[in-house]
Amino acid sequence: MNRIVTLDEFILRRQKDFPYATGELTGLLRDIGVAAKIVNREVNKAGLVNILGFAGEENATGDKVAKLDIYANEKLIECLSNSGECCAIASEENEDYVPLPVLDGKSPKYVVVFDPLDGSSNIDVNVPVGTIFGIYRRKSNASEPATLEDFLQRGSQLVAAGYVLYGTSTLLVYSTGHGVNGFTLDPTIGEFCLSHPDIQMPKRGRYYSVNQGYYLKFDVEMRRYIDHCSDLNLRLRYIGSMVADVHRILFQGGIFLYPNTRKYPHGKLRLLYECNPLSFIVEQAGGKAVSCQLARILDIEPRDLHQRTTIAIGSAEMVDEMVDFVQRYSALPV
Ligand code: AHM
Ligand code: MG
Repeated sequence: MNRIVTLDEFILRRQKDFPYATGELTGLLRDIGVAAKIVNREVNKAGLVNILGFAGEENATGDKVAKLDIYANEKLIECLSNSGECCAIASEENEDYVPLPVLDGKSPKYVVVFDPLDGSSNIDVNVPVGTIFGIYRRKSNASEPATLEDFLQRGSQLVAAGYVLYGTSTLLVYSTGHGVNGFTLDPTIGEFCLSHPDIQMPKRGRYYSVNQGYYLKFDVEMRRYIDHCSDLNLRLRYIGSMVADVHRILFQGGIFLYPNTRKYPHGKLRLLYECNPLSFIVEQAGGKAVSCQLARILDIEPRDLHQRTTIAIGSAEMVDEMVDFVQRYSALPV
């Protein structure tokens, strides 16, 4: 019989693989695991306790905030304060970064970025949503307060990243830069259990994922590439929760696109806490992620906490093909 490996056990085991590891990152990943369980509980019973719907506020980037977003944001902040390993967080729901209390004279080395509940427009209709997170080693002195520069690091500097998908089952997928592993929440024992070890993304897949309703608003090279996907009889799947759409192609292969439109000339999705963590995971699993202007997502230098970027992310050969289309049809010098 296969022995169950829980997330906590797995994280601790991995820590022992690094002789100089001090357990700080381990503590942080465990904090995120705890927050994910609490958020999962609320997401699951949302319909029952009437906390659905909009709270009537707008978040830092001008979107309406559903109540569960606020709840998830609060729980993540609370849980990340537990181990005292995180000095500050930046979230989609906070305009500025938020310093966390210092525990027992600790000098925390890490900052965490997250989108507490991605795809929040789907909450009211029971469609999967997710939490996306990324962990950076701070640049500023560990004995001093965090600075903006601690957050404005390229995705290639991520120490760890991952997501939690609150779907038909709840899955936590993360990487510390040594492969990608997935854990399914067993609600009967309240533990995330290793269910998808060493995830490898297929080089090609049958799916493409894009909001085709904006087709006429995309640049010509992107329209040509989308036509090509359709000519290949690829299946269009678009959930409207990036985390769920990317999750599908991580396992089954494919490509997810969010190009620039007239409304979002720089793309809609956020670099720091949406595109970078998911690009880190996808690259670790053998895939690729570039902007529609062909910069590797993980190499983009952030200037702003809530910066947006265009993105094409997915199976390596499919992203390469998209790059060919851009080079062939765009007026950009490439
Ligand atoms: P959110 O973080 O406010 O939920 O917005 C991000 C979401 C992504 O999950 C999804 O891919 C995208 O917005 C959908 O946008 P659109 O409705 O323009 O297709
Ligand atoms: Mg989001």
